[in-house]
Amino acid sequence: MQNNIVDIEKEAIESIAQAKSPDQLEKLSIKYLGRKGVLTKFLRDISSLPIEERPGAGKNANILKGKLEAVIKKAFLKLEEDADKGDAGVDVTLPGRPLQMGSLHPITQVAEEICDIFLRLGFDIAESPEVETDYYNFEALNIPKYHPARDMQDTFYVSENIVLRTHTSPSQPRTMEKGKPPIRIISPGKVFRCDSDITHTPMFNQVEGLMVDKNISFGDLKGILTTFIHQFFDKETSLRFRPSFFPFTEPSAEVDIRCVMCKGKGCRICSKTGWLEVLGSGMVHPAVFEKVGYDTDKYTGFAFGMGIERLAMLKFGIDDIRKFYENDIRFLGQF
Ligand code: 2U9
Repeated sequence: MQNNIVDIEKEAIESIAQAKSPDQLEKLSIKYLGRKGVLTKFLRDISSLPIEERPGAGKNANILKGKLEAVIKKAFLKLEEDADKGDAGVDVTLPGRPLQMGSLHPITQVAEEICDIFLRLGFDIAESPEVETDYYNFEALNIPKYHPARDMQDTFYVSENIVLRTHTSPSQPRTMEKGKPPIRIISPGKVFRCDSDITHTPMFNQVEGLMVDKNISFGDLKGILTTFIHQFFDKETSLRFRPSFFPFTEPSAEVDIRCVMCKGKGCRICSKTGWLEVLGSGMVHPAVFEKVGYDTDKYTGFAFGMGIERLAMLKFGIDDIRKFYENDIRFLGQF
């Protein structure tokens, strides 16, 4: 048996040296070192040797085991190195792995489309902080303390005088304070209200707009918003201006469009009315102008506001606002 271990070593070292692939090396490792391999069998047979030869045979077998493990490991590394040096092992005819392409979030796409329409109409973009003072979010827009509109807005308070803005309008008194009319601005961005169901999320996006100059009339408001609706939906879309109330505009009007789903016949989406509310608007309240020091005898203006998610839902036929924020790539990848 002592000779036998020398034979095993010679045969194993020669075969390992000739192995051409990791697969062959794996097979040799199993053949010599595996549970049913040559060395395991050798160790099992030691019990049949005379008692005085057993320790020596066991020691030699364990030394060989360690040696073969090291030689096999080295042979694996050499094969890897050889493959790295040349092109061996790389099949250049295999198709490449496709790259998954990202796309703009549908809300970003709709926000950009809305802004582009107003930029073409001569408006500029005015932005302001998402964490806002009570003054610019409410007071400057004719919403004093204890005004019911503050409850209506379900405000997130950061501290007594700091809020998460409930609309993007604060950028507009901020802009007016910095300069004189003419002013034509739109303010896109995130707003926050403590509300959550299939048509409301605690964060959503708005675009609010303001145009101030001498002789701005309700006719200008109708003209700009009609042009916007015709460009955003299509030029056949009918719209109506319905009297409404906002603390910052007087008179105020909500804008409805003919239902994009049923074209006015009446369906679930328009609650059988044939109309969908898409915008709020009105002539800027004189109290708002007074706060920024504009002469109310000299200047008039109109303002409007819209929810981007709502417009995106109508445009794409989406029935649950929360889908925009679940980050399901199968949903987002469709737009
Ligand atoms: C100034 C004066 C007036 C902005 C306006 C609305 C009407 C309006 C809502 C539409 C859906 C917000 O996202 S929404 O919930 N907005 O109805 N916003 S007029 O009025 C202003 C803005 C700035 C200085």
